[in-house]
Amino acid sequence: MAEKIALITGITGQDGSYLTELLLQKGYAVHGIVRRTSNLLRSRIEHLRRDAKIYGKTLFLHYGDLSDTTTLRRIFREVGPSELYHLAGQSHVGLSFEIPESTCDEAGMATLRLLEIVRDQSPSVKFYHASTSEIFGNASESPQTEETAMRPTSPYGCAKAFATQLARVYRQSYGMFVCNGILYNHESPRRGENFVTRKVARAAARISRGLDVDLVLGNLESKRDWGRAQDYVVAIWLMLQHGKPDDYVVATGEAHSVRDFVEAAFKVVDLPWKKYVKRDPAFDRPIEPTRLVGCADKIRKTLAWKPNGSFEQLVREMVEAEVETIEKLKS
Ligand code: NAP
Ligand code: G4F
Repeated sequence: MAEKIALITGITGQDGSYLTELLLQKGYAVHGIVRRTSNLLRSRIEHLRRDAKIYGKTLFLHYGDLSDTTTLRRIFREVGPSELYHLAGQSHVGLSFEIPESTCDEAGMATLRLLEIVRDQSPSVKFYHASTSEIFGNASESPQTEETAMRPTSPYGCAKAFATQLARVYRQSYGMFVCNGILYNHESPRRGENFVTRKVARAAARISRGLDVDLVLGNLESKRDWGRAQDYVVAIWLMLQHGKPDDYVVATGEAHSVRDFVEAAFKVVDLPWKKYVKRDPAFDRPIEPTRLVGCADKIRKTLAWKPNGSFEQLVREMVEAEVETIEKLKS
């Protein structure tokens, strides 16, 4: 069998790092695009970069930015991937209200750039686009399926809706193998620190060890369908292994509030959450999506994928990882 070569944009992100581990285990050569930053450390994939058996042998990094079409085109030509996983971009919904233009360029236009590169250079490449439940926004029905209307409520959601529809257009117009993974929130100890689950898990652990005194949050009543990132990257991979390109909702089908997450997190460290959690409307968004819960029947039936573990297990895993980090730093 010919060697499988994956090219990943966003390899240093939460999903990119887990997907890289999965693909390396499966025998792929993995190429990742990284931005030039002032710091050479890339925390989520540093363990792979420092592994001499892996780095430079089956894992390769290339400097590039989503805004730099010439470089993207050159990397694509040099790597010659069989599968392209497009995960990169500004992914914080709240921040997209503050920096809408760069968010829309990264989440929207960059997808168009990559689709065009693939169309020009190698139309048979399998292309994964990281879509999101945010495209449903003020959802017209609940739970949502692949057929639910797109009604985004944030600049980020609008850009992802644009890119999702473009991916469909390229699939239908040019017969390209393009899949939209419509993923609901998925979390892990590698989640960025300014997303609510990681922020809560970190604070619960730090307060329990006397390192912080409180936790300041926005809207506690918001609900999300939260799953595990490690499971969701398996769904991403499965989409590109199927005979036919398609779109899939990836979700647990259960909604929990931010308050539920907070309660469960403080329970892990045996603390009364109400004593520590403060509310600050500065963290509120101008508008929130509503009724976001996914129906993952299609991926369950077609690709035999299902989420693992309960909501409580996810919360426990995240809080315990934070406690472990604190203990390691102490010793
Ligand atoms: P993440 O942790 O925020 O990672 C984003 C990645 O994109 C990082 O590697 C980042 O690089 C890179 N990036 C950002 N701007 C870039 C640019 N201009 N040029 C090159 N690289 C750039 O996101 P994630 O949680 O792994 O999510 C992966 C994708 O899935 C994103 O597109 C996100 O919108 C989408 N998504 C996520 C979820 C979720 O719940 N996690 C749900 C649905 C969809 P740096 O390391 O240099 O910052
Ligand atoms: O953790 P969040 O910032 O995630 P959000 O907005 O749902 O977006 C994430 O999931 C999407 C999938 O639906 C992805 F497409 C997107 O890339 C990203 O990964 O916020 C979750 C909820 C929101 O309702 C927010 O208002 O938590 C509420 N919240 C309350 N206090 C807070 C806070 N969110 C953040 N980030 N920080 C707070 O202090």
